[in-house]
Amino acid sequence: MTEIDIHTDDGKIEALRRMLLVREFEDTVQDRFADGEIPGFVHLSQGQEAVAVGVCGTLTVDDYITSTHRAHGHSIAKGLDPDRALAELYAKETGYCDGKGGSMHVASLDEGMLGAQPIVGASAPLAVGAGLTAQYEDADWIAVAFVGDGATAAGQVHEAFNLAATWGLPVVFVIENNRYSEGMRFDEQHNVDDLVDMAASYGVPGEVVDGQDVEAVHDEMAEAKERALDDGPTLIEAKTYRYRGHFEGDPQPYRTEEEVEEWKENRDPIRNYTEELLEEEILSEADHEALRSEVEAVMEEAVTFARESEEAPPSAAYDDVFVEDAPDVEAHRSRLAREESSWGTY
Ligand SMILES: Cc1ncc(C[n+]2csc(CCOP(=O)(O)OP(=O)(O)O)c2C)c(N)n1
Ligand SMILES: [Mg+2]
Repeated sequence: MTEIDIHTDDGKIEALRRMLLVREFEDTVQDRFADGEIPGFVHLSQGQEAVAVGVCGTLTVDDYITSTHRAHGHSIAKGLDPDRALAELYAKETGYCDGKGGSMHVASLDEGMLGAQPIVGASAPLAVGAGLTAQYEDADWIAVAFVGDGATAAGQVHEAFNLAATWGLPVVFVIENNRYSEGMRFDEQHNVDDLVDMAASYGVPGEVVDGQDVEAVHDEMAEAKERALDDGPTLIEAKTYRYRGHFEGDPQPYRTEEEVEEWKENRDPIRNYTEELLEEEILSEADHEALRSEVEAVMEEAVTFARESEEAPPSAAYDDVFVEDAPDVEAHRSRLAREESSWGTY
């Protein structure tokens, strides 16, 4: 997808459309998973749409993102085709990874999506690698890592922050603080109120932003992108909330229904933005209805596409594992053996 010019009327409507599409994608996955149509495990992101859309709305197709186990929203906001993204979740061969990845491994290099990462924290070093490539090639694109609040307690995330900061890489780390890490509340896992306080220890800027406000996220991210290209990384912490459990089927003994309802009623990023645009007469009720019908139609078509696609055949398990033109291993071994004899001792 293209960048959004969020300070124009068209840009605001586009931001709303993308958030509606992400919500519709997640609601569809929720329903289809409940009906047993989607194999494996799914982690949904309803409530967090303003983070995905606000961040990705500043990026072009040349910029890269890396994501987490909760990656559907990031993928759709980055411009992945809902048909192929859903087909991947259905384990169908028309999916982005030929149906062999599923929900936690969706990737599409053409759209600048380097991959969902089921290993908590792995999105951060992957973005550092991409950022190093950009710096090495003197390119004008950046890499963005989405990182969960829980993931910031993982060692590899700190190694990534440190390397990106020290090398001045064009990377932005977006910490999506949805208050929970599986069933653990934020204050049970961290001794600070704001995770971006840690930015000081890497000598980079750290910014807190309201993750329920798409324009605020967009503006903070736009600044961080400029900084990434000129200078180096920023840590952004978007305060947000997930409505569904950690995974579909999570009994959620760690929070109350009232807490979830409170967020849905008062802090919903889509509802609040819709009301704002209606009040400002940027959006009419008819426009709103048209947007809703549009995203519903997109997802109905995606379900049909996913259902009607073929399953990945078991034999495909061996595709994409070995390089076809693998260099001759024996030739390498004998070359190394020859060289070894001339190394001598140090
Ligand atoms: C290295 C590693 N440790 C533990 C897990 C199990 N695990 C999966 S998601 C998760 C919690 C992640 O929380 P957070 O980073 O806040 O992301 P959120 O689920 O809130 O989006 C854990 C511990 C894992 N997948 N990888
Ligand atoms: Mg979390």
